[in-house]
Amino acid sequence: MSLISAATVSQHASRDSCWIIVHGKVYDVTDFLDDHPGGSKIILKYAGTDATEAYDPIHPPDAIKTNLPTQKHIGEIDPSTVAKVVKKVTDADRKRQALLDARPPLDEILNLHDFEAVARSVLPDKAWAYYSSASDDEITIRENRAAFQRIWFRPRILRDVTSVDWSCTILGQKSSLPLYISATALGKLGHPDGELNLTRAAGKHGVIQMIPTLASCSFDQIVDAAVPGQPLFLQLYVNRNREITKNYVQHAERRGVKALFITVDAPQLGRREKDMRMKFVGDDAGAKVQEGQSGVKKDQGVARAISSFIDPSLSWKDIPWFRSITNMSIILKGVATPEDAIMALEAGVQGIVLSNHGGRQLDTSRSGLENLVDIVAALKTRGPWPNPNFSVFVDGGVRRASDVLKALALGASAVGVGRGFLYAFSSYGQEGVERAIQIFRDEIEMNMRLLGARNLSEVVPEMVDASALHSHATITPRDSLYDQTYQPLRLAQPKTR
Ligand code: 173
Repeated sequence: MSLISAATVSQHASRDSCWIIVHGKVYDVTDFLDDHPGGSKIILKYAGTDATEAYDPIHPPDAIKTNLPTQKHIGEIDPSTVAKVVKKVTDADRKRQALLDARPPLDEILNLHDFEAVARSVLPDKAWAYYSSASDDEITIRENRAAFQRIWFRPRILRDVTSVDWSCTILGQKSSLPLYISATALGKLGHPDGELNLTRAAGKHGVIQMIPTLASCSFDQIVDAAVPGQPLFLQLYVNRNREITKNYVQHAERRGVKALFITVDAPQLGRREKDMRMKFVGDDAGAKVQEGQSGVKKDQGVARAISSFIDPSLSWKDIPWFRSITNMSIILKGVATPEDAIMALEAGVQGIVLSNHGGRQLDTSRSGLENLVDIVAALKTRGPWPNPNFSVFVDGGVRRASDVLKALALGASAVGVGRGFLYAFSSYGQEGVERAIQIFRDEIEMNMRLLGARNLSEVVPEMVDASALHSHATITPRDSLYDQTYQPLRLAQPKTR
């Protein structure tokens, strides 16, 4: 096959003929412009040039190859024709590097909040906006933290707590902690190795990672990074095209994934306004290419841009179909009421996650923790409790082992931690995740001793006072404990030349 010169590619730099280069391959994306989930604008910005750098954080490596008909794969770029681009170091790059250089040493990171402070300072604005944003007025994301603080411990004394054991199984898989790494999309916005930071740290420390459908790394890259026997779960966004979903799920099962967490709280993505605004600010250059065009989709932020494949017609009727295509455990992620918890039990799935999607979906939804109390009460009326065949997980706002233990005391099988680990690798890569795991371990050990629980079965409802949980004193409770007692890590000022 003959190679294509960069000059030839540059002649196809318009809406009428639009070629781009991704990883050394030339693609004709003219007919795809209006179908691109992220809109045409961003592609046109790179029309006739190399789009790899913009493509990488948002797409798994094989996405363009799989989505574009083969006749649109034009060929390989002739490397000798590509001007050796010495990447221009921008002021933003310099600032970011200076901030990275000024990070505190990892052993000064004492808790999960510290990672958040560092991540906020080192992440590019767009990445921070995407990760940290929640929907509308961001009331639910704050409530997720506040709910934990409305629960009080009732510790027991004088039990020999010389040795404490917090090992457990999650959906039949061994876990060194009663928590799992929950799915968060687009890991490469935070770190060049993206989700692999999580996989490697999880493998090393016996923690279970839930792989996101919208990871920046491909599914196979992630599974390949796991050590033999490392348990992995998969989070699933259901595609409008069920064949795609079926192939994806069955491929995951063949590759050894143990459980399928179907996201059920996102038929449409919430409005994360920080994320949406960021897009307006960022793409000025693209806007020029668009001049005079009508019908251009307004930018909706990173997440909304890539979510149009998600099927809003998903319903209870689909559950038997999922059961028919896989033997993995099936968990519904995003349950928020006893009514739906009972329906899930009756539908024969293996569990539910009480989640509000990290406050990113329906704002002013209650916290998973608050829902846990009502849902456990409802499930107790429908059979044995705890039910070995039906797990109840909680996520949202977990930053401390005390949060984990409160959820376990109230009946959760384990908890999910998303942003906590995301910020850990965004600030320190794999080592950050390992440190976060170690912090959870240290805190759990101490908290179990202080609670008088020698193993997780001794973490019982009587150890917490949840009587204030349902009382929402204000519509938007302030996380005042956090505000007043957390001393932000002091970040050195970057030295810019
Ligand atoms: O919360 C999210 O951002 C999320 O789940 C998502 C969904 C679709 C595309 C990207 C992210």
